[in-house]
Amino acid sequence: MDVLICTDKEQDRWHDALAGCLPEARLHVGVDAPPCDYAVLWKPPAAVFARQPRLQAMFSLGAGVNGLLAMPELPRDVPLVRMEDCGMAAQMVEYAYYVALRQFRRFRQFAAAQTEQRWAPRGFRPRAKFHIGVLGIGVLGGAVAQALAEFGFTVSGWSRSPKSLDGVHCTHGDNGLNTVLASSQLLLVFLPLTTATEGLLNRQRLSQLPAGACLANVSRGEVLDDEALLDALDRGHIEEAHLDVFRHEPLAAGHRYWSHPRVCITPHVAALTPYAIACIQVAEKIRRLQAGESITGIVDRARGY
Ligand code: NDP
Ligand code: OXD
Repeated sequence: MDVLICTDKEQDRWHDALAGCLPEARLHVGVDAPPCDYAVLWKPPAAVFARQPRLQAMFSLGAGVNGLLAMPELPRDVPLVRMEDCGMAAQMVEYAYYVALRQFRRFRQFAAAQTEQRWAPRGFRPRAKFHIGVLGIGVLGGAVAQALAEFGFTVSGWSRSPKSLDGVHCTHGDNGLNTVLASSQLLLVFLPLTTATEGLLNRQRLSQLPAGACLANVSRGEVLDDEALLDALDRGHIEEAHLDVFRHEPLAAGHRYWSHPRVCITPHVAALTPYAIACIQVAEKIRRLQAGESITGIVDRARGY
C-alpha cells in the first residue's frame, strides 16, 4: 500500500510520525510522488491531484476542510476524511478557559485601571450568572461547551441539527441562534466555514449580542464580518474580541485588528494538530479501510463539513 504525504510545511516530520504508526505502508512525500492509495494532505499544491489517479481516500491533517473543498482539482469521487479531535479539543478547552476567565473575572478592566494607577475593585458574581454561547457544538465546540458548563458557567450551544450535551442548553435553527446571541456575555465560534456559515456573524447578528459582550472566533475568518466587528468594538457594543483566524492569513501588516486596543490576536494556534496523535488516527482509519470496514470523519460534501 502506498501513502502520499503532501503538506505546505514540515512534510518530513509528518513522514517520520506516520512511518512509526503505519510501518506496513510505503510512504511518499511531495507533489511528484508516484500514484498512491491514500493521501495525507494539508494545503497541498493543486498539481498534486493530477498525478494521483488511484486514491481510495484523502485525509485532511486539519479538522476544517474548507480549504481542500475549495480546490477545483480535488477529486470529487474520493472520500475526504477530516481530523477528529486528535488532541485539539483539549487545546480548545484551554483557550476557552483563558478567554472566559479573563472576561468573567474582569482582568481586562483591572489591567486598564492599572495603567491609570486606579484602585477599582468589582463585586462578586457567581459563575452561573455568566452566560456563554458556543456556535458549533461538534467535536471541538461540544467539548468546550461541556467543559465550561462543568466549570459552573451557564452555557448554550447552537448546531445545525438538534443535539443534546450534558449541562448545555442546546439549540438549533434561526430561533436557536437568536436565543443564543441575545443571552451570550461571551460568544465562542467553532463553526466550520461553509456556504451557510460564511458571513453569519454580520452587523445585524453582532448587534443581537448584549452590550459589553466578548467574542472569540477560532473557526475561520470568513464566518465574521470584519468591518461590522470593528464597528461594534469602536462603539463599545462588543468589549473585546479574541481572534485566532482571519479571512487572509497571515493577517496583513497594517490591518486595523493589529493595533485595536480591544482585539487580542493569536496566529491560528488555538489548537494545533499533534503529529503523533494525528498519525495514529490516520493509520487506524487506513487499516480499517484496507479491511473493508467503515470509518468516521468522512466529510459530507453537500453540507461542506
Ligand atoms: P465538527 O464538524 O465536529 O462540528 C461543527 C459544528 O458546527 C457542529 O455542531 C455542526 O452542527 C455545526 N454547524 C455546521 N454548520 C452549521 C450551520 N449552518 N448552522 C449551525 N451549526 C452548524 O467540527 P470541529 O468541531 O471538529 O471543528 C470546527 C471548526 O474549528 C473546523 O471546521 C475549523 O474551521 C476550526 N478549527 C480551528 C482550529 C484553530 O486552531 N483555530 C483548529 C481546528 C479546527 P451539527 O452538529 O448539527 O453537524
Ligand atoms: C484545522 C485548523 O482545521 O488548524 O485543524 O484550523
